[in-house]
Amino acid sequence: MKIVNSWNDFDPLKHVIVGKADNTCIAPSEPASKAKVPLDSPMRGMTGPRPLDTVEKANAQLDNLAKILEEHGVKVDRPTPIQWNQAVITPHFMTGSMFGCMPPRDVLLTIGNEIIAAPMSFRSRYFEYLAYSPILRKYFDEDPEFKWISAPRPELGDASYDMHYFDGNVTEEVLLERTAKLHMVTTEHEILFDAADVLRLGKDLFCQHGLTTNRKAMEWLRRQYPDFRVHAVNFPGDPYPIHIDATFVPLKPGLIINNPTRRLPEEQRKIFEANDWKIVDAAMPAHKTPPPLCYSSVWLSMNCLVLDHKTVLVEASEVHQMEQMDKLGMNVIPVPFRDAYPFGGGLHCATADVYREGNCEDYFPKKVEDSTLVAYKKWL
Ligand code: DAV
Repeated sequence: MKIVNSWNDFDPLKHVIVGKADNTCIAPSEPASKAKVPLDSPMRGMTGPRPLDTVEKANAQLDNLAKILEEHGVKVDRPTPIQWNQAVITPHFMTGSMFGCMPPRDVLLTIGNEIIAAPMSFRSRYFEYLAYSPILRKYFDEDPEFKWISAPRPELGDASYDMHYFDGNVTEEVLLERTAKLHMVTTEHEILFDAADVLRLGKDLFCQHGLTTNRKAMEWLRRQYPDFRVHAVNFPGDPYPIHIDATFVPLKPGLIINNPTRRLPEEQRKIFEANDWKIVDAAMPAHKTPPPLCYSSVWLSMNCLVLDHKTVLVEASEVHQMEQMDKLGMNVIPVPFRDAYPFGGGLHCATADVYREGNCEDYFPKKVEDSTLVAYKKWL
């Protein structure tokens, strides 16, 4: 029986994984995660299990998401949460606790009949893939074509980070300058990526070069998928460039919404323009601030889950984003989800594709001189 098949984020969704909030911890500060906790966030310095009432509220919204998906004919699987409040000790690092398994999108990258466990850069997330092993074992047993892959497990020792990146009173202005120059907290010592930095559009993979994904990861993807084109994209304007799915979000073939505070630079748009793709500014978020104890920005407003070329799940309080989707010709299903945001993201983050109908298409048949194509030797 065919279980795993997904080449993009918009073909008809039939089977998906939805995360769980159980046991989620605010992980101790570490070289990479200082990057993720904004400088003025009350979460700086806080660690340990999240309060139980917030876990229960998040789980209620995650369960409701699963129910809505099932009502729309989508099969839903759930991970098996681990006791995340345990220390991790490896030959290269130690850290006081793990994180959680609410955002499967960060760790699982589905490309066709393959699911890859990503080599994530947070020490607290080193063992997160284990929460998905029970379901992936089942897919392996039942789908003879499913390829279960783990990217090279990273060391995450001090050489993997610029250990001085957050020294002193580093301001957002300084971070903006650094990220614009592509100076990230992660180094090029080893292959590092979060699956949520990889936008899959058939034969083209667009990877955000940011705090959680480096260039060596793109080269790994290029060698792993020699028939694909791997592109390195970046979005100046974000002091914390983490994950492409609140920045550059496709709704259907030919249409992408782009965060207006993080626009894709002109020279990186050529391949989209030459192939008649429209890139439109996303609507403004409905909220001025994220919910309490949330890592992500208000732009989770655009972190939607597309069910097919005409149907999209949007967070229920994001009135402007829902209105824009409607104008763009999409049917919108509102889903309350703000209680889940602090656990690692929005509706797209909280899910990972297992099966979408459709094949590996070439959405960019017209060739252009493309500055985004990964060319290893240029930067080695
Ligand atoms: O805008 O904070 C959140 C992406 C989570 N996967 C942001 C990015």
